[in-house]
Amino acid sequence: MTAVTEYLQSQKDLIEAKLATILKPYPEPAARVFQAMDYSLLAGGKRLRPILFLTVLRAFHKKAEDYLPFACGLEMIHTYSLIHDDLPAMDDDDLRRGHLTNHKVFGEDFAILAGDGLLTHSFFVMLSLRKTLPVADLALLLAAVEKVSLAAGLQGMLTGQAVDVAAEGKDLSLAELQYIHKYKTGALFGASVIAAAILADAKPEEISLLEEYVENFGVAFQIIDDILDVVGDEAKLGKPVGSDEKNHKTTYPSILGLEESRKAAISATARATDALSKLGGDFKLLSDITNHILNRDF
Ligand code: GRG
Repeated sequence: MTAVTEYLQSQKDLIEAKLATILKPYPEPAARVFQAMDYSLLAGGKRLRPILFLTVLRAFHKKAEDYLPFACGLEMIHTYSLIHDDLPAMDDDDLRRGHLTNHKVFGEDFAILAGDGLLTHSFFVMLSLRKTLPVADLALLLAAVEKVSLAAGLQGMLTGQAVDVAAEGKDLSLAELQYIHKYKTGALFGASVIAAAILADAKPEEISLLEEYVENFGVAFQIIDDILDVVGDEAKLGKPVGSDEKNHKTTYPSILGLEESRKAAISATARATDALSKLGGDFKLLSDITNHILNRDF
């Protein structure tokens, strides 16, 4: 293992240990919806959003472990979006994170409820930091939660998904595709990075460099996700490949071809790490994990 993969594994372990405690014990008579929530929440996944969040806090010399509930809240929102995206009314997928999708195990009714539960409870979990943070930091906590709320909802993932659903079956231009990705995928990555910077009371110029970083991170991540849907290994990805073509989805490879898509991912990655280099040596770890994540084949 390299230092980067060791770091990523240690953060995944840290996050998963906390995630495993959030919903337990399951209260009767509603235990089934708790089981459905935990089924997807504890099914693995790369945990990228909470890892980015914790890594930015460390770059600002904060004790990241103190903010673990906030990190878990981000993963709960991400997991809700995957459960709902897999539903028959949306992408109608059978496999996610190497397991049957939530509705295949618990039924559509409980999959909808599990998503609703994860989204709602994520805000309770993030706000639980009010009990442990210094009183002087509570305004930062509110600003960070406000950022996440917009990114998950009306200025982010929800609106991106709405535009994506409405575009089904249509050929999109590159600009339309970029709009969908910016909101559907990019916004929650953005909030994960910027919420950490807000909690660390970062300066406006640091926040704008991090915005530049994470916007390009999101673009590169999405291009790679599209490329892997064409050439990836199902066993490593934990989901079927070829689903974009099957669903007639416009993707980077369908517009640009594989080679140009690869080039676009490489230049977005370079723009992301350039922005980090302007923030100085404390962001070297974030830069290293960015290069690692964006060179993924999993
Ligand atoms: C239901 C409002 C609502 C939104 C759903 C994020 C999303 C919007 C749908 C997911 C569909 C999808 C495959 C998007 C492409 C990029 C993406 C978010 C991939 C999944 O994220 P990873 O790779 O997944 O971080 P893991 O499983 O590792 O957490």
